[in-house]
Amino acid sequence: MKHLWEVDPEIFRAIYNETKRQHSNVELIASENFVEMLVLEAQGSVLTNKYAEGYPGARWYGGCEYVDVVEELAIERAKELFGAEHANVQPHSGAQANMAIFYAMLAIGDKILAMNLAHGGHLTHGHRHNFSGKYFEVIPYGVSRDNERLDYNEIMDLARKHSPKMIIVGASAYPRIIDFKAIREIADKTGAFVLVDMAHIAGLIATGLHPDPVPYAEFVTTTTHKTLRGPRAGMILCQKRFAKKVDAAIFPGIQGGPLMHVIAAKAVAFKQAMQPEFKDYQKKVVNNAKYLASELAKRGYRIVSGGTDNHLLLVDLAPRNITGKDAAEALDRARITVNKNLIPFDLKPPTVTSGIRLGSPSITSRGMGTDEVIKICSFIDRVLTSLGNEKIVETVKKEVEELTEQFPLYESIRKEMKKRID
Ligand code: DSN
Repeated sequence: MKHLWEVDPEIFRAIYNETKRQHSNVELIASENFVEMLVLEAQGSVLTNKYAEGYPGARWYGGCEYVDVVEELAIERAKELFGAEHANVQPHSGAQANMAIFYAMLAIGDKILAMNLAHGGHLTHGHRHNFSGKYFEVIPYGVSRDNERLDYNEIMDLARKHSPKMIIVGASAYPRIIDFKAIREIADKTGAFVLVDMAHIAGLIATGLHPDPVPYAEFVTTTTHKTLRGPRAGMILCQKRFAKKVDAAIFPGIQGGPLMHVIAAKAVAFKQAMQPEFKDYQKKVVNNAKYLASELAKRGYRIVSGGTDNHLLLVDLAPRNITGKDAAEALDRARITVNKNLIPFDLKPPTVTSGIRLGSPSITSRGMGTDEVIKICSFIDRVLTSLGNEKIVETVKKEVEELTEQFPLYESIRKEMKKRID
């Protein structure tokens, strides 16, 4: 058997370099995480070879007896983990999980009430360049100017005024608890159904560290790779009465063959998420995010909404006259990875922004705690207070490397790959 390093050294080297980058950077992108080796093992398996259009026990192809076992385990574990009546584990991504609900439940032109992307919402919740904004009438809601938190009275008023068919709740840059019960009450009073996109906070929900949306929503979608720490993919949970519609929307509606290797990796991640250690991990995620927020606030940074209840925070750099773009680029050069992010009521365009978004899932997965968070905040502060000074960037970069060396990531993989490169 020929190996990748022999046959395709360019790809092998790029994978090696990415493995090294993940190890030697401080990863603060709130939507990323580092999966366990078990997840990589399942995802890198021969299950990738199998076509399995359909569902367990009802496939279009022969030879599905073992992939049926895999998918049934993934479904049962997802239902148990989130207390859901039905789970579809086939969505290739969060975007496709969301698209399936639109496809199953709405007609082109229907009205939806969804959180404004500029206030922390998501592309697939009605952005004008996304299918959700192109084919549906979107009524956006946002956070209040006073406290930068969701204003449930405003959502109620908008729902009363516009009578949307669907209310979407869930965010990619909202640091506070979401009151799903309040959304249910609004939906009940105005005749809408509720889609909760819990992608960012799924790990917190699975461990009881964020209120549970399942009792309050007809549909709950998620990605599986953020706080949930599984493979890059999606999933749908729903009430049993919608099971057939949802399954048909995924296949044959918007997808063909499921990615069975990824479904196996999801099943592995769900099992891990049921272990007591996973709850300890999520508690540390929340604690580290709170520390990131309070340490940066101590250094004079304005934290949107004054802090965080979950795994992420937004830093408003406008008072410092820095753009999110410049900040993210300078931090990247110092091996600290963040993303530029609009803050609520931002005066800058999305390509520039006034803010950065920071998240704690990845640093927590590699074992970093509050001592390391204090160091990271000092790194960030030094780079941002001397923007344009590349000497400071170089010094911080060395300190970042010293820090990350103490928390090795995928060490065995890196060692094995290094042997083939040298
Ligand atoms: N792009 C993801 C995030 O960073 O939040 C959402 O899909």
